Amino acid sequence: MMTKNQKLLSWVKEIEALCKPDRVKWCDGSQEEYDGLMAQMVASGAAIKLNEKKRPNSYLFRSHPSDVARVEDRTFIASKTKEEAGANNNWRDPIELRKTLTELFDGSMRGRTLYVIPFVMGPLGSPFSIVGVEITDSPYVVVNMRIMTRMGTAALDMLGEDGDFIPCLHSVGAPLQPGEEDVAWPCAPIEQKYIAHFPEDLSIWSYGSGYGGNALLGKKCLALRIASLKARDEGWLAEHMLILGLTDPKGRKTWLTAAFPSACGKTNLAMLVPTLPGYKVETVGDDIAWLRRGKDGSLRAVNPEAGFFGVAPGTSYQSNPNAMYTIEKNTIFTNVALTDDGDVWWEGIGSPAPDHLIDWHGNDWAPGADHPAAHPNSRFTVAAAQCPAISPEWENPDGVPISAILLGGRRPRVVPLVVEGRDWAHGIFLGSIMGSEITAAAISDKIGQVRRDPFAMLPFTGYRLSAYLKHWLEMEGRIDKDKLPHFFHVNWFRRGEDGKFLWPGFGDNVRVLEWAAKRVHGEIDANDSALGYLPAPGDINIDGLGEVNMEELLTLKKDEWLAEAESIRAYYDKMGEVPQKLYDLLDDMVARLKK
Ligand code: OXD
Ligand code: MN
Repeated sequence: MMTKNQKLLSWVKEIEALCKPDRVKWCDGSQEEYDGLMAQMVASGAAIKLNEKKRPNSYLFRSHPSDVARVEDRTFIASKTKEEAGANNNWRDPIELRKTLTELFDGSMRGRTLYVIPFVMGPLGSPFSIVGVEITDSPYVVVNMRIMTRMGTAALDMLGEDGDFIPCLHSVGAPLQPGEEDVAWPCAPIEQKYIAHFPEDLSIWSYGSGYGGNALLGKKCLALRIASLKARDEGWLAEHMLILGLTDPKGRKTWLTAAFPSACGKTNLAMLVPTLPGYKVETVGDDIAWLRRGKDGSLRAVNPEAGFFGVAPGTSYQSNPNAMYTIEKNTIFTNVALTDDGDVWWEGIGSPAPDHLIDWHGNDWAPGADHPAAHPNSRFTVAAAQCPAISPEWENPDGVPISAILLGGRRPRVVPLVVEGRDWAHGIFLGSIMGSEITAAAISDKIGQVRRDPFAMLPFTGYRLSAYLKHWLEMEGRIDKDKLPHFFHVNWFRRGEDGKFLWPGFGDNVRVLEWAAKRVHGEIDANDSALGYLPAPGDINIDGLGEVNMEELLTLKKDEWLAEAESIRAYYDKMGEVPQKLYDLLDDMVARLKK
């Protein structure tokens, strides 16, 4: 046995007795172990080895067509009471849910191997870090966890004999009868999928899905939902944010985080290649930030992950060159298309579709087909250390000191390119009103309506959102006054009357970061408005961009904002128990609009 930790040993015994696997394997996280599992999955048909010359040491997996994304409807927070979970979560009674799941897990690993994956979220040895142990019957999960976390022997070393860990139980929910042949991607039908979180004992039980955040339990389940509960109780923040460092031409560095909902370009911004001369961006993380007071009294951020689990479609040498360099080797691809020469392709990769591909279903595909070749949520899994823009500070055990927090969503109308919060509480107000407009991407009667997503944490907060907003307000008292970060609400997605984007986005977003950094360092004035501080005309550098309608991008329209205020009020009322301070700031905004 690899550990003397009694809690871990007895938990593994208990789960083995429940799940009844054929074998138990403790993962050490070594390259040999990874290579062995890959070889085994290639042999079984679960994985395809890509062309070694084109994409060294890289593999393609295809999921079952019913198992392609996080399942929010099947994600549960089983707190003691429904009130504690809040309307933002699906609640189940913890005793009943544990019973339902115990029945499902009983014998669920028959014919399979039970893998024990000790892992650390956060840099090894950091006081920020949390040890988890995932038990899974999916070798695909093992190889992904090796990239996304610090996994294996190092995690057991950090756990030690008496250390505590978050138990994360996972099964694909597809036991094999004696002699039954396995399929390439085993999983359970949707109504049997459960992504369950138990706040009382901080444990995670996930059943029936092998995909992404449903199955790689260190990510959304531990580092966001469970961590948000710990953070509330311990006085820190677990956030759906990227972390980056911006260096200006004078060599001054500004660290910032940014919260955007899923699929709004966090990975692109985290690895941005600036179009302004002399600027440099370095990446610390692209999805999750843990924030707490550091010894120096500032708000310090750590990326708990060790890899990127990024959306492939739309990623190209134009949109995100650093991501493309990162995934040139040692990468796991899931649900992208396969080229005839054994490489990968997806929509928006920057080259036209070849005449023939194998699509994500494993079928022949040709341009003009009635469906995309790569699934829209197809992914790459790759080590952060491979990113050319990775910051030398990315594993700093004390994190990096944050002086700006960006917030944003997809708002084709109404919301300006950038506006700065007046102070901490006003920044929380801006975070609470974040949202994205529902677009024609899905057939819905809600097109044009705004789905509010405070701090992009709607699907990731392990308790009620109003209490979460209160916790954010209270965090102000933990940070030194002169080190409080500034908040900026940004919107890269504004469209003009012709439907075209008003702002170029991507590498040109550095122009907005430049303005934010100047505000942080007190170098530039701004115009107070009903929503906060707006850039003065001409203060955002648009040299070389040609025609950009800054007037349209930076003007608040009174009627639109009065309507927006009504929608925010309705949202607050529906959420319930929203802190009075946020209602006061909403009233203040309306008063300023009416002035
Ligand atoms: C997400 C992700 O869905 O990061 O937000 O995968
Ligand atoms: Mn995310």
